[in-house]
Amino acid sequence: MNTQPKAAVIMGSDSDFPVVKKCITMLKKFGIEADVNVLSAHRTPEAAATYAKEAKANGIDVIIAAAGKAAHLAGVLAAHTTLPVIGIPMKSSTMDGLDSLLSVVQMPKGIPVATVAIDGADNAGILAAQMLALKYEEIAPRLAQFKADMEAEVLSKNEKIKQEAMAE
Ligand code: RP5
Repeated sequence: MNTQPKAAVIMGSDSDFPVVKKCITMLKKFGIEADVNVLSAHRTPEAAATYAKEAKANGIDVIIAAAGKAAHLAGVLAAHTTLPVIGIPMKSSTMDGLDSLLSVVQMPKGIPVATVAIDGADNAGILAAQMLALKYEEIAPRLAQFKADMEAEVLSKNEKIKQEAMAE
């Protein structure tokens, strides 16, 4: 059994990387190693299937897959593994990502993909951390701190906006 938390971060194209790197940053924040690859359901179908089939044996705990347009990557990976798969629909087409969203989220019964928002790379990293916190207890306090920091930031913005509104 692996003792280090490890997530696979797969993107359908290197053109997805500017968005996907936010997910990698988030995983690192929670102490989760990221195995990052460009693999495509359409352009490298065999390599993608092999990666998913071997992921568990290679110490991967969760797979995050980002793809755009006819975005089958997350679903194809999910078809070849029992690991949880999180899909990030990419806003990479002329349809503003709605095509990607539907391709990722509308999985048939039996092969679920936990889908985050269009370009929701940060949330994919946070959701993966929440899953892995069930297995690696050191992640839970990091998540709690993250949420506390976020709350403090919003409350501080609330005070600032109140002051600005009073000064109008
Ligand atoms: C998808 O097609 C990729 O995930 C990417 O979002 C989109 C465009 O890919 P490129 O043509 O930029 O390589 O497979």
